[in-house]
Amino acid sequence: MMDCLFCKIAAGEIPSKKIYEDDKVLAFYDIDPKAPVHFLVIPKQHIPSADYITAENSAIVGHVFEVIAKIAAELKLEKGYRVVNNCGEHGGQTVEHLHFHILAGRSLAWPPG
Ligand code: D5M
Repeated sequence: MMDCLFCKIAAGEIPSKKIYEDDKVLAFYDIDPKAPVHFLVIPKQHIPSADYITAENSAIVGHVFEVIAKIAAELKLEKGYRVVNNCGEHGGQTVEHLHFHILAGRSLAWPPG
């Protein structure tokens, strides 16, 4: 999608601090970290939000979680982490390309604000 920031990052047109990449997903550090460790995992395919997950594309979500587990092991996040997906206006979504935040490195409050 031409005007999508994360499609441009996935295509390498906008630089990012990459952690992991394969043919289906990209993981990179968040530009505005909310925890000592804060990275995003995105599908390379343009899916606007969690509202657009269907039987046809939902396999990517399982793959995203496999990649999260792999990165968590590599970054030694033994104390745990939180995976967040913001969906839509009330969910706080600002970039309309499906992405999962991984936050770690401190104890996180619950519930979120
Ligand atoms: O989260 C969108 C997230 O995307 C937010 O935490 C900032 C991050 N962001 C925005 N631009 C960039 C670039 N260029 N690199 C890395 N991270 C970025 P949301 O859930 O939509 O609010």
